[in-house]
Amino acid sequence: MGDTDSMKLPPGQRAIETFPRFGLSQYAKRFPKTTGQPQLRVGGDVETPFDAGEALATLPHIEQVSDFHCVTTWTKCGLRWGGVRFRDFYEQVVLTQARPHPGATLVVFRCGDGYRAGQTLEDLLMNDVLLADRLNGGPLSLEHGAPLRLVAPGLYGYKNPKHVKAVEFWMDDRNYRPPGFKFMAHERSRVALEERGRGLPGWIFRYLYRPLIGPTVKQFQRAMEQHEAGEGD
Ligand SMILES: Nc1nc2c(c(=O)[nH]1)N[C@H]1C(S)=C(S)[C@@H](COP(=O)(O)O)O[C@H]1N2
Ligand SMILES: [Mo]
Repeated sequence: MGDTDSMKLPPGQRAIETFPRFGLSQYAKRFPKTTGQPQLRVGGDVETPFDAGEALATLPHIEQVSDFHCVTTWTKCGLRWGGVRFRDFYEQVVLTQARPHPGATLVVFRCGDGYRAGQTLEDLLMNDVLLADRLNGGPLSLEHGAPLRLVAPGLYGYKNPKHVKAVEFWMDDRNYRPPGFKFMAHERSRVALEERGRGLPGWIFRYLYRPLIGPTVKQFQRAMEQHEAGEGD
């Protein structure tokens, strides 16, 4: 990989060949209980909480090719995702059926493995943000977030929650506690602005996080193998 390759990538990112299963180490051994049809509970500061699983199927299904940027500095280029645009979901389903209160712009995703991610509505209404159920021509695999995951290429991987089962719209952050340590959770985490974490300039996190990539990939891979062999706890 020469400079020409890395020059195309956002600041501090390096391309890798594989697309590893990855995350915060406390989630390595956790998996969703069910991975059939996507269930998506819509709630928070809304007039009418409801189950949007069936409504998802009524929205236009699209495909897009995008790069995936983990905050620890690895980037997987050229992933082909299939799913529905989050913006379509918000405008055609959430606004009409759940009716969020004015100012309910903190969007919190809750996941089947206990993971959660909170982000600003503004960042989710971009054209390239999907609720994805397909990857590279096949159904989304368990390792990459079955049955449904968020794909937001402009935000670091930790704002691309897998195994999404609920999405909530809140007026404040009382009901949202980010996973991991406080310094790890930036409010927005925009890749182009290198918003890797809180309280320190983004580039410093490059050096804190890079040594974690190898061990984390191994840990998540081993946990997946054990899960598939039925040895999970
Ligand atoms: N449910 C869930 N979503 C998650 C995570 C997780 O541990 N659990 N890890 C996040 C992080 S840090 C990254 S980099 C990506 C990794 O996605 P992948 O496993 O498909 O490569 O998922 C994100 N979404
Ligand atoms: Mo990540």
